[in-house]
Amino acid sequence: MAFVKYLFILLFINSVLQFTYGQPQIKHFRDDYKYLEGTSSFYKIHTIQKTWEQAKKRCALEGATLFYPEDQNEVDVVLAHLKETQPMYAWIFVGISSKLAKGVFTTVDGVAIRHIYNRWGHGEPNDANGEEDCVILRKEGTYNDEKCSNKFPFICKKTLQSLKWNEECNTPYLDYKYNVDLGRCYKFHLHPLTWREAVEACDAEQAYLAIINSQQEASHLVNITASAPKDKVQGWYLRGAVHLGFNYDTTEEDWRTTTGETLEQAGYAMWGNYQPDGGESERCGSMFYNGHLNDIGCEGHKCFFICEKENELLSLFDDRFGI
Ligand SMILES: [Ca+2]
Ligand SMILES: [Ca+2]
Ligand SMILES: [Ca+2]
Repeated sequence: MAFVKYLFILLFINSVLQFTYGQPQIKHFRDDYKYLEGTSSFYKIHTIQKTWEQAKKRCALEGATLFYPEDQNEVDVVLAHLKETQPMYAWIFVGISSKLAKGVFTTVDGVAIRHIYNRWGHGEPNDANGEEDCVILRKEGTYNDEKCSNKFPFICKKTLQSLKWNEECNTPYLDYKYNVDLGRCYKFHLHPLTWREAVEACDAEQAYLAIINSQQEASHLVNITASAPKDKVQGWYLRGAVHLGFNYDTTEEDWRTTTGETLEQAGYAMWGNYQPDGGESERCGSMFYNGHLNDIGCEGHKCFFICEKENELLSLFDDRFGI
């Protein structure tokens, strides 16, 4: 009987997944991106103003690109959307700069500006004080070169054509892998970052820096770490540990997960030998490759890291059926 119930649930989940997400033409990237029919692309207006480099990086972390208009149609469509949703914004950074060669404006993916929408404001680009290498788009549809270190709102863009869907993990990020025993998904990031940067990178993928909630989950993270092609990664970073989602809470004077639980409450508190040993210089959390916990510097140590996410759709069914 249990088997029949299990089979039924599987079939049901499968059919819903197929219905909801299985069709490649489904026009959904993330809840915070808006699909615009006029350009067959998804856009997210970022209201937290950033420098041009920060904006470019944020879009890349989200699996998108810093928006620039490809043609008159896209300028019209996107500016209409901007005016409708954020009417107070007069300027946005776009993915065009002359950072590589002064005066030669190219897009973030290397296209010369003459091949895309190319309408400068009166007297622009003027490279004021020799400091203006990044481009903003004004509300009326003209460009101006600006200082890259100034902060502006910006838009990230994802084309429908470039979108593939990771059905198991209900996410557009294809390298998340579902673990059926734990009922969740993980991604081992092979680009070493500091702990704080790792928190942002997971957040940008709508996930979180992994939190160990059981011995079983610890074993799984050890396995993921063991099988990741780490040896191919060159450069300066700390080998032997991966960042995890806990740090030292100076108010509570205790180690807490990023969701606010003690390690014991979370379900796993197996520290490595003599750890934590770093005092104030190591206030963030990591795991040795063998699964034991280690304190680590929050800014000073670049390491691999693991992001974790639930498949909300599947966990909804788990609740309903009590499995
Ligand atoms: Ca200018
Ligand atoms: Ca977990
Ligand atoms: Ca340590």
